Amino acid sequence: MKKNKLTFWLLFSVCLLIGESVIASAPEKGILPVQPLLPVPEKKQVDWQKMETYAFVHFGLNTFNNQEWGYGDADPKIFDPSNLDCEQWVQTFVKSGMTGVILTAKHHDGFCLWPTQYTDYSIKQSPWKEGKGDLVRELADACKKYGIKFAVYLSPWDRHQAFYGTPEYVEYFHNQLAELMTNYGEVFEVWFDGANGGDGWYGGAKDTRSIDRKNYYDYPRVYRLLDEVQPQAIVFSDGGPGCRWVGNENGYAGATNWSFLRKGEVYPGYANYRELQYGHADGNQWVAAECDVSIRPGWFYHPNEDDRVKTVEHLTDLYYKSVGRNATLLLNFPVDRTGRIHPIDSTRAVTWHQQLVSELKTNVLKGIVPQATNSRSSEWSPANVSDDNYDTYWATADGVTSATLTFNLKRPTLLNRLLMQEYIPLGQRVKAFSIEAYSNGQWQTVNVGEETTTIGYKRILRFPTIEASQLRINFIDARGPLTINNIEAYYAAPDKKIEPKERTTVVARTPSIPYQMRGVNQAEAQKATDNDPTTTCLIKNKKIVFDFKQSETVSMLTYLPDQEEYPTGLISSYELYTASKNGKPEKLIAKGEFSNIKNNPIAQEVHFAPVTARYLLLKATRMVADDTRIGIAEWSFRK
Ligand code: FUL
Repeated sequence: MKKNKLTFWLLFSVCLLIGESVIASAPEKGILPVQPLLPVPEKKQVDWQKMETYAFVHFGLNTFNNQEWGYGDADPKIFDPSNLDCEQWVQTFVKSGMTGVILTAKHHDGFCLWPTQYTDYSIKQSPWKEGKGDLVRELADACKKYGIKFAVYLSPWDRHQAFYGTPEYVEYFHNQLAELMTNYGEVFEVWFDGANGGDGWYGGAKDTRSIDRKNYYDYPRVYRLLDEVQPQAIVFSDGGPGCRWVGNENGYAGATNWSFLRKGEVYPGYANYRELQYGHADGNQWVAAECDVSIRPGWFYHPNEDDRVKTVEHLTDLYYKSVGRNATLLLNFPVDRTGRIHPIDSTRAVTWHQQLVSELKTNVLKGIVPQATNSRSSEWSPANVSDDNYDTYWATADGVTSATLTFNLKRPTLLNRLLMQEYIPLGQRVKAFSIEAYSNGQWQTVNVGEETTTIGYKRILRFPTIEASQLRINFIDARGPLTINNIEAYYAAPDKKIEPKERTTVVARTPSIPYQMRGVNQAEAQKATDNDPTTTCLIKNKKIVFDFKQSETVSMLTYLPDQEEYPTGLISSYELYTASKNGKPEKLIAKGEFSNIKNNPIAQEVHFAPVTARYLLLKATRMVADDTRIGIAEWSFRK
């Protein structure tokens, strides 16, 4: 009798267990998967975003001319790298954790780094490899060899070609693009910058050409070509359509960052470009942000920037503010005159990567199944957020746009990073969330020091170290049911800070020749000489007379523009004269432009043949905006 009872209970329990596991593994009948919430990315946009960090290379005649924007008249003979080595570039990128590289095949000066059949203004005319080299090929091959992706930047603006501005140029531009897209294998992206039209050499015409930035280049034709020959490539421009500019050249996205734009609204030259950091919350087109920034102040190599390579700390901060804010990071390397990435830059980038790897090393949430206040069904269980599988996600029921996940860490655990991902193939949804930690016997809100609004492909938050035994994420609001595919947490030990091992060469600078600015009161003038980039001297005039109080020999002017996020009074073009006592111009000693100063207001240097004079006159002949004032963080004169 006893035996029978036992058998009954045993059988009964086995049935129950089988029943439970059947229920647990089979999707509940009638519960449909989460519907995509428009706009959603194309598969290639998801693949692109998973690349996270990739390199940019600016290299060309500007490298040898110490310029940011070549005028289009430089002699190709100056392109003479002594030790060019694309494999050294790519090895640096691989060691820096990067997944691809974009090369400036042609920058605004029109010089082509491949032997194009459409112009002679290319490496064919340079001494490098006696004109028989092909830099695009060498880099594409190196990428294949080391297993990273390849892409090109083809500047639409061309300051060399005489026919720039006419329909003939548009044909030329598309022919060159076709050449690049059909001869060098797969590209992951095609990069079109927003600087378009303006003054240039233009075959010797030396004039100013304005074009209709929206329509002139016939971009629909570009998309048709790519669909045919490079369907996996995505197009970068201010407004996409593949990915968008983030609205600054400093390498960060907004804490709130939607991967959407309102279709047709953003085009090159879009006046409200600052909003590109955040995207359009109500947008109807998927155009995620790409953060482009140079490891040095300039995009091209300048020897005087060898001591201004971004620090590991700065680069690490940028990673969190780009990849950690639902964007990608496109980090530029200005290849030097030997044709290699300078050792300071390569060491810095590799050390930066080691720093990130050490900060995000041990995921303390790995394998912990959190408790959820709502789950759509067992198929979309919260176990999916810690299972290391990109394509499984936790989802809430239709109509449920807020829910909480609680991780039980079992014992007090140190934490200062939280990483979350939404399953973006179904759209970007989360609008607001908060984080709480169970610490010292109570729940406390974790202060991450920035908006906790959007998540998107990836959001990484940094916060002061806490010791928590439980972690709770409150999803407060979303555009639709939640779809979260990954959550990780880390402790980045402060003592793990890795220092680069390179020796930094510090360029010794002679102090400025003392001067007074006529008509500018002393308190204001001092802001331009106090070596403090945060103070800006504002001058209500476009002409400034400098008085050295005695005759001085001068051969260089340095100008650091206003460094505010929204700078005032950026000078775009200038003329510098020796002047008479009453400030009238005498001899023109220098004239030119401060290239790319609008998007990248870095320190500018003007070198000229030494002149001996007591008075100099600087005329701002063109301003970036309609400012009535000039804003100067610092300026100086040197022998
Ligand atoms: C800008 C250009 O004007 C700069 O020279 C640089 O190439 C940067 C990445 O894009 O539009």
